[in-house]
Amino acid sequence: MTIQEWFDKVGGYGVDWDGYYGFQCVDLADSYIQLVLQGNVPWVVGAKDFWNLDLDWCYKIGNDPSNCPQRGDIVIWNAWTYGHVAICVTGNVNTFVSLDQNWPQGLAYNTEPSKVCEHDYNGVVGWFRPNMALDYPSGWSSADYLAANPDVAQAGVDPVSHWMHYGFRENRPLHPAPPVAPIPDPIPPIVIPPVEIPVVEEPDLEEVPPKPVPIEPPTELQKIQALIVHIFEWFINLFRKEK
Ligand SMILES: [Ca+2]
Repeated sequence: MTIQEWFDKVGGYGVDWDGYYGFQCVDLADSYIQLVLQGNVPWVVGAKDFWNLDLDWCYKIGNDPSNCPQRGDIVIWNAWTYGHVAICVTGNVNTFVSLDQNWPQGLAYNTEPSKVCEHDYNGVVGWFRPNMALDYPSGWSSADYLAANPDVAQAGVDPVSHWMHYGFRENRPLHPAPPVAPIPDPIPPIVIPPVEIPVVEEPDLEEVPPKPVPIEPPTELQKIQALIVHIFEWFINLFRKEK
């Protein structure tokens, strides 16, 4: 289940996870580890002993004036005889709010149901931060997740648990890919109609009257040449007659 489902399930109710000593703070942490983190529930003498363990799906963050726990962190106190443990709801560097059982210690010992408490950092050694998703992503659908991840569906595992532990870190798709839009028909080729080129008929050359060639008047040189030829012929003729 998600952290919100767990808060809704146990908030305001007494949790006796181990069946001994009533509603202890450790019972609440054990319930959270089992139902939300789905990790192995460790055996501890006191709540402060959590800090010496390695919890499944979690890493440790030491308390420091510059940091604070966040929603879902398991906060550990190593003060007093047995320490204390609670599940963070929200926090800042000055105070934080958590869901607790058996707090404050010594009042209504082991008979008071869980309740939301505000704390300062007195006695807090640090917190375990789950390295997994604790809530459904927006728009969650188990059917969609299985459709988008057929290997998860084939394995038959719970889709919510798979998403929380693996899917979100592997950036798995939450929904199947939308169907691919059909490819539109190719654009038809542009048909250019043939252009009729008008045939220019050549004119009938026989019908065209020849252009008159202009007669150039003889040049002076031509006149002299003609005169010389004429005189030469006159001498030739004269010579023939005397013979
Ligand atoms: Ca108990």
